Amino acid sequence: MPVIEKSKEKPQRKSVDKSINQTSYDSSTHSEVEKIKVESNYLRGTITPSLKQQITGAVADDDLMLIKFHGIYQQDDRDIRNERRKQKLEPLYSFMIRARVPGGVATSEQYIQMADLAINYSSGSLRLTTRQAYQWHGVFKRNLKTTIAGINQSMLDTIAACGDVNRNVMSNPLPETSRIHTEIYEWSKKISEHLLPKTRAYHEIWLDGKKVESTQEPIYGETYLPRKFKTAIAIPPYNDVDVYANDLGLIAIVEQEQLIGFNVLVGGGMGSSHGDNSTYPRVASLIGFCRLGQVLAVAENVVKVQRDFGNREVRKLARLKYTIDRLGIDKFKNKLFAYQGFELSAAKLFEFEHNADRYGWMQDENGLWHLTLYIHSGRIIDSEDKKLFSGLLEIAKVHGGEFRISPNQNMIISNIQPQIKPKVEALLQKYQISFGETETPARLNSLACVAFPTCSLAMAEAERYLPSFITKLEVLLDKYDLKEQPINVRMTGCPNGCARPFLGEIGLVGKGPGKYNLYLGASHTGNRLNKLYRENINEESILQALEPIIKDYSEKRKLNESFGDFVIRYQTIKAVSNGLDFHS
Ligand code: SRM
Ligand code: SF4
Repeated sequence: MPVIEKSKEKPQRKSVDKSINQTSYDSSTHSEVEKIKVESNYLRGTITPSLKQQITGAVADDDLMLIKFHGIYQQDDRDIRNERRKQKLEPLYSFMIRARVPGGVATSEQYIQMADLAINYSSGSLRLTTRQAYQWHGVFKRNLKTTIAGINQSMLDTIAACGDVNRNVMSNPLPETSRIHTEIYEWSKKISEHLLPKTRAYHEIWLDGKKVESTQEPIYGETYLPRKFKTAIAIPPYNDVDVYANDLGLIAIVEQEQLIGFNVLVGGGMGSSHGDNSTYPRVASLIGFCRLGQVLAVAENVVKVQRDFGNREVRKLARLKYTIDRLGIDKFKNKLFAYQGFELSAAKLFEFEHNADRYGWMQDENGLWHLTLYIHSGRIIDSEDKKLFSGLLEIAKVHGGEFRISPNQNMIISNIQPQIKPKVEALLQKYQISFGETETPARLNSLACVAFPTCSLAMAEAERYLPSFITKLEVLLDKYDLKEQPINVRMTGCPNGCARPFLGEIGLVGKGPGKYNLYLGASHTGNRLNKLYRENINEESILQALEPIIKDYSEKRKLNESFGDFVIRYQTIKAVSNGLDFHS
C-alpha cells in the first residue's frame, strides 16, 4: 500500500515573521554546552593551544565539545582503561575522525588517500558508518593535524561531520537509474554545502589558514543548533537511507522519468535513554511536497525553526523530534511556512519496498558495473581469512571509478568499466573477498554500531558480538525453514541508536555487559518503530524469547509477510506508529 498523508493547505506565499529569532544565549537557563559554544569565538575555543599541550594525550575539557564540529571525537581504549587506571596512567587517549562524504561517494583516488592515512596515522583500518561516512579510529593527538590536512588534500573534509549542525547528507548509493541518481547525489552535495557552518575556524586550526577576525553564521548564529541535525534523501522504492530516522528526510519524486521534487519528512530520530520515558525514538512526519527550486529553502528553514525553538536547556530533549512534539506538528508547519515564505503542497504518492541493501553485481543504463559488497559492520580491515583492506586498496588502484558507502555500512565499488570488471573479479578472488553470496539474508540484513572498545557511551558489545549472535540466530531460523528469510536485526551497545535499532524487525539494545533489551515489530520498510518485548536479558534468554515467535512465523505467516508485520498481526507486540507511544 502506498504510504501517504495529504496536506490540506493550498500553496500560497506568506511573509516572514521577523520577530522569531530566539538564538541568543541565556546564561540563567541554557545548558553548559550552550555557554561553551557562545564563548568559543565561532568554534575556535582553545583547540590550537590544546593540540600543542604535550603533557597529555587529551584536549582541554571545553574543546572536547568544539572538536566535534570539526569532525573529531576524543576517545580512549576501554579494553585497557581499568588496567591503566591501576597503573596510575591517564587513559590511552586517541581520536576518532569522521569525514564528511555527501551521498557516501569518493573517487578511487580519494579512497587510496584515505586508506594511506589509515595505514600511517590510525589503527590501520577504515570504518564505514551508518551515515555513509569514513571513520579513522586511534589517531593520536600529535597526528591529528596531519591526518586532517591529508583528508583535505584528497578534496574531502571533516567539517560538520559531528557537532550541533547539519551532518553528512545521505542519499541512495546504488546508481541503478544513473541519471536520477546523479541528480539526487548533486542535491545531497548542494544541501550539505548550503548548511555548512561558515566559520573559518576549521581552516585556521587544521589547515593553517589565514586568521579571519569577523565571522558570520547566517544560518546558525553564534550558538549553532541546540543539537545535531541529520538529513537524508531516499529514492523510492528503496529506503536504504532509512529516511524516517532523520531530522529532515526527503523522498525523491520522479514523474515520467524526471525528478520533479521531494516529499518532506521532519522530526525523525533514534536516540533515547534507558529508564527515561521523556526520551524516545520517533519516525519522521510527512508534511508535504516541495519543488526542486524550493528544497534548499525548506532545508535551511527547517534548520532555522529548530535553531530558534529547539530546547537549549536540556540537551537530551533538544532534537527536532522533541521540538515538533512540543509545538505540535501543525504549529511547527505554520512556523516553517512563515520562515520560508511559502507553503508546501500535498505530499505525492510513493512506495518503499525495503530498507536493506542489494548485494552483488548490477549494470546501469550506461553499461557501467556496480558491485555491492557485504562488509561486516563497515569495518575495512585485514583478517586471517579475508584481506579486505588490502584487497579494496588494490582494486582502487586498477579501477578508476568510485567507491560508495551504503547507509547499511556496506561498500559499493561503482562505475566499473566493462573492460575493468575481470580485473576487479580477479582481485576479489585473490584477496578472498566475497560480496556476501555465501551469507544468509539475516546476516546480510544485520547492522551493529561500533560500541566497545572505542565508544565512550557503550554499555554492551555490538560490532564485536553481532557475528556470533547471528550464527546462533541462523541455527534457529534453519530449524524452522526460515534461513532464506530476510529479517533485519539491528544491535547497538546503548540506546543512542547509532545502528538505528528501533527500526530493526529484531532490535537489540545494550543495557549492561552481555545484557540487552529485545525490541520487536518494526516494519521491513523502515517506517514503523519496534517496541520493547523483553528487558535486560542475556543471549540465552534472547534466543529463548525468539524461538516460539520464529516458530509461529514459520507456520502461520501469510505469503510475503515480513517478520515485523507478522508480530504485529499476530499480536505478539503492539504497533508503534508514533514515537510518543513507544513506551506506552
Ligand atoms: Fe552515533 C554518539 C557512532 C550514527 C545517534 N555515535 C555517537 C558516538 C560519537 C559516541 C560519543 O558521542 O562519544 C559514537 C562513536 C563510536 C565510535 O567509536 O566510532 C557514535 N553513530 C556512530 C556511528 C559510527 C555508528 C556506526 O556503527 O556506523 C555512526 C556515524 C554516522 C555518521 O557518519 O555520522 C552513527 N548515531 C548514528 C545514528 C544513525 C543515523 O544517524 O542514521 C544515530 C541515530 C539517529 C539519530 O541521530 O537520532 C546516532 N550517536 C547517536 C546519539 C544519540 C543522539 C540523540 O538524539 O539522542 C549519540 C549520543 C549523543 O549525541 O549524545 C551518538
Ligand atoms: Fe556508542 Fe551507543 Fe552509538 Fe553504539 S549506539 S556507537 S554504543 S553511542
